[in-house]
Amino acid sequence: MEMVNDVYKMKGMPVAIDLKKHNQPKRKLNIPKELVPIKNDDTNLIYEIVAKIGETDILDGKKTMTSGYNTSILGPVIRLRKGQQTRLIAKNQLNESTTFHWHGLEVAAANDGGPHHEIMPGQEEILEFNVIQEAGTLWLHPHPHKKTAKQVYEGLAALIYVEDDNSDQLLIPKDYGIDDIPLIIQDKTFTDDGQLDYQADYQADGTLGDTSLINGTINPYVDLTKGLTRLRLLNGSNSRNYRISFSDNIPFKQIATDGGFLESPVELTELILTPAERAEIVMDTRQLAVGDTISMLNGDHALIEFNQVAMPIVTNELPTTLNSIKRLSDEEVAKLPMKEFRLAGMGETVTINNEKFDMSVINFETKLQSPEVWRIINEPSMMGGMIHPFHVHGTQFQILSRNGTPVSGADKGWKDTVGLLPKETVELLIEFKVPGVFMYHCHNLEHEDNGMMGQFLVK
Ligand SMILES: [Cu+2]
Repeated sequence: MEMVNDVYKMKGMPVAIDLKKHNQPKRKLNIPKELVPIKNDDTNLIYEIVAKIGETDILDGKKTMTSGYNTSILGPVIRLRKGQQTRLIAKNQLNESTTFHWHGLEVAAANDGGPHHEIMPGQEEILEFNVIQEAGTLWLHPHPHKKTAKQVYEGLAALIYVEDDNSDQLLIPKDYGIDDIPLIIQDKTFTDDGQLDYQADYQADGTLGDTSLINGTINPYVDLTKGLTRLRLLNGSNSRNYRISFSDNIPFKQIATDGGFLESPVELTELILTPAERAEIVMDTRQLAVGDTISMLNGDHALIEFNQVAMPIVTNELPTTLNSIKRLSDEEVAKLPMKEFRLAGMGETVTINNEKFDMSVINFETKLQSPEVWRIINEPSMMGGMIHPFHVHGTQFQILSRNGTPVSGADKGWKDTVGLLPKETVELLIEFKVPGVFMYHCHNLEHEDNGMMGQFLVK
């Protein structure tokens, strides 16, 4: 297998690496800390976020060199609030430049942390903005051109929770770490001495690891004490797509997508999460007995185990209404201007509209506060094609259709990243509320670093 992989790698062919059960004991899931503000009063919320290198105890008896925000791997949950004036002091203590990209956050391009905003080692930037968007689960990750994939792989990623009056009043699980649990899903490969070797594992069509980690924990488990548990899923992997389900095909309810709550819960038995996508789901374990265990799976690989350790308390049912989402009628949508984006190629030949990212080229302009339809086409390929997660900075959009069919269920929620299957075409309703130069790109991070990205000016 190794030799076959090496030959494929030399030819630049993507090598499918399956997740394997790692020969390590089970560990209690790491629950990231909640970031403590430097200041939090009526007028200002101030956080300090430091990108740094550290050592993490992932494998028994070994220390892995990793990077993280304010800690050695990943980072604390950063809580923001709609309407709150916010200041973020972002410091780079890595030994290379980085950027602080607030994925999904609707802030002006100057604050967005795209590739134009590299912070040199030892330097910092101060961002000030008002949170204008509704409650949602966003994330922070680096975005320096051609270095994003390596920096994320080595550990830089943290969740951002935006809350608002609606999320305050919803009767849903919200006890952090108890029944509102963050799950950052990633895959990495460890060397014999327990290190990450990005260069060795690099694949032009997306680096894959053979070991799944959640919140940086190997073979993780969580003890459940409640009957309904909200899981905030983030696919924080460089390129792996997950097909999430639970053992015994237990159904669950999705309550939120990338940028906010769905209008009502959507019952599912599986969901696909492409890189950078988030999904908030609620797992119902009220039928379990104390001592029962269920697993969350990717295919048949167990990502995490949940042990019911207390008699599930009788909980209220989930609300049937979670949110209201303003939509345009078909007639209104038909009148909007349309832009087309053709995703093509593989490995180092990936392009959007036959172009590769050029820092000095603005690919197009668009107007502030004027909705458009963006048609994204995952072009047919002789090689069979790939899934491309298409991400747009600076906004949340609605998916209108897939292959011409109006979307339903969880596809109707607010999104900033949409996974396109091979040969698939999606149409998005998109509008920008903040100005500046923003990126659109494939969130397969190796594709992004290989230039499957463009930029546009909102004014
Ligand atoms: Cu891609």
